[in-house]
Amino acid sequence: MVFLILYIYVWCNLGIIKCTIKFLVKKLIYYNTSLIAMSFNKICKDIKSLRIQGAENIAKAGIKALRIRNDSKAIRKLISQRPTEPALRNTIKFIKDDPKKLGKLALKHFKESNKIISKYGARLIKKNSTIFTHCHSSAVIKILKEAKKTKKFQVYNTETRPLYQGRTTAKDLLKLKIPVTHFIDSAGRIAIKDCQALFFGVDAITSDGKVVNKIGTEMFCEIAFKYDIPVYFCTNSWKFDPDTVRGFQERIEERPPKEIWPDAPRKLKIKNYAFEFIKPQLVTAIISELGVYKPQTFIQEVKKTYPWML
Ligand code: RUB
Repeated sequence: MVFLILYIYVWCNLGIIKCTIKFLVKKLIYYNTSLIAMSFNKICKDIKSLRIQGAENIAKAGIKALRIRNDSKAIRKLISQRPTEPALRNTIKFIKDDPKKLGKLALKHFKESNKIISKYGARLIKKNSTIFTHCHSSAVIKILKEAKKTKKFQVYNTETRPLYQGRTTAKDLLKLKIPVTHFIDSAGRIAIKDCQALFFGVDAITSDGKVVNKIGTEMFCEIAFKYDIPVYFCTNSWKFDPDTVRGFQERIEERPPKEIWPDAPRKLKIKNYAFEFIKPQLVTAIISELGVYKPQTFIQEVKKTYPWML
């Protein structure tokens, strides 16, 4: 009898221990999965809200995200955060079979490209000149940083409504001790008339040689064209959109009206385009790791150098 009681007692306790272990393991798995989902979702959220901003930074964040989750649902979610970003899509295409190993290669590509682009771009900045830029482009900042090593020049930049990425550019330039003067977007013409060159970043380049960049860029290019001032677009070549070769149109992202006017009258329609197309005729050259080329030559070079992209 005593043995029987003892046996039942031990058996019950073993059950409790087993259940506790099972419960803890389940909790740990759940905790880990939600941690993974949380950090993936956080990257998506940061891209959407522009805490992570600029095409190249978005592509780099994409590498981090894919290292956390690499299934087709995750990829669709990631891409949908900023629809006008072929650099992100090309990076995903390049790394998706092995995000850890190929991600390293992609980062190396960005790093090496930036070194070359900075050198090419810096050569095009004349001593004592004034350079105009709009929005915030890491490629443009790197070029200006490189040029600062050997010559004096100043920068005019716009605030870039509604999200004021121009302030980030102004702050970056002040940190680099490059003199910068800040203008409201609608003062662009006054600013450009006094400049010797315009340098912009790039979000996408289509197969017919159009460049896509921050809304307002084409207007600034038209002003520069009128005054015969060169316009350079600075980018690594993974911003080429291969889908446009197959007849797809690059989609222009539309952002929430609230960014423009949070408490706007109820019936007011607001259009908040993030980007726009720039005609190839307005582009003096695209500065990339492949060289300094007119859009059509740039496209031929991309197709030759990166067949995997097509
Ligand atoms: C940023 C923007 C930048 C390009 C290039 O727009 O238009 O010029 O993305 O950036 P947003 P980079 O603020 O809406 O992302 O040279 O860093 O790739």
